[in-house]
Amino acid sequence: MPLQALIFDVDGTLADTERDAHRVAFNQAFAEAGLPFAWDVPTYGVYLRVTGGKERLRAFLEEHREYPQLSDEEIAALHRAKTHHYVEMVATGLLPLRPGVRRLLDAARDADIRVAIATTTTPANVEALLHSTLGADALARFAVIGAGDVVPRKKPAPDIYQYVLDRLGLAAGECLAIEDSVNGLRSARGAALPTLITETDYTRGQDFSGALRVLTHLGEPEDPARVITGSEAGSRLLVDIPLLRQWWAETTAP
Ligand code: XBP
Ligand code: MG
Repeated sequence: MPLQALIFDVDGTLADTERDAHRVAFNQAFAEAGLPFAWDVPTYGVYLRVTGGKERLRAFLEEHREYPQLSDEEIAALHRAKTHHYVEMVATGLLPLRPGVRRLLDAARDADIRVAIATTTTPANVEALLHSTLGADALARFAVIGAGDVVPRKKPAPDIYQYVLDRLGLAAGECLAIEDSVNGLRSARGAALPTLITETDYTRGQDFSGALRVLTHLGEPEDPARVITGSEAGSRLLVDIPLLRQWWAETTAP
C-alpha cells in the first residue's frame, strides 16, 4: 500500500504563528480586559509547553497566584476575544506559509496523496490562516480538518491524530505526519504515525527522538532545508513527494 495521506500540524508547521500572532492576540485580549499582565516572547515560549490557548492561560495563572484568578467562563470569554484578534490579524496577510509548504501541498495534490490537518488550535484560526495564504478554495484542499476542542484531550495526547485517521479511513502506517514541536511529535507518535519535524525558533533543541527526520523547514529551491537529524544530517535538500515516499518506506520496511 503506497503512502496515502500527509497530516499537517498548523501552528509552527504550516506557518510560524505563535510569536507574532497568537501571542500578540492574547496580549490584546488581556489589555482590553484590564488584566495586569502580558506575555513577552520568552514567557510565551515557556507556556507553549501547554497546548491550547485556554489551557495555556489556566497554567499561567496557576503559576502566578499574584494575578487575578479567572473562572473557566472568564477564560473562555478572554479566549473568544483572543480568537477574534487573531483572525483579524491573520486576515491582513500578516503570516506567510513556511518554506516549502505550498510547494508540498501542490505536489501532494498532483500525486493523488490526500492532505489533512491535526491541530489543537481553534477552527476559526485554521480557516483564517488557510484562506489568507491559499485563497478562497483553501479548505477544499484538505480531506479532513481536525482542530481545537473536537477532542477532549489536546496534544500531546494522540486523540486529534486518531480523530483525523478515523475520518480519513486510513491506518497510521498509510500516512505521514508533519509537526514542529515535541508535543506534536508525541501526539502523532502516540497514534503510531511516522513523523517529520520542521523545527521553529520556539521548538529548536526539543527532544525529537522517534521522529523520521528533523529539518529546518521543507525547503524551497532558493532556500533548501537543512537536515538536522537522520541519515542525511548536514545535507541540504527539498522535501518533495519522492523523498517523503522514500523516508516513509523506511518505516514499513521489514
Ligand atoms: C498549537 C496550540 C494552540 C495555539 C493557540 O499547538 O497549542 O493552542 O498556540 O491556539 P499545535 P488557540 O501546533 O501543536 O497544534 O488559542 O486557539 O488554542
Ligand atoms: Mg505546532
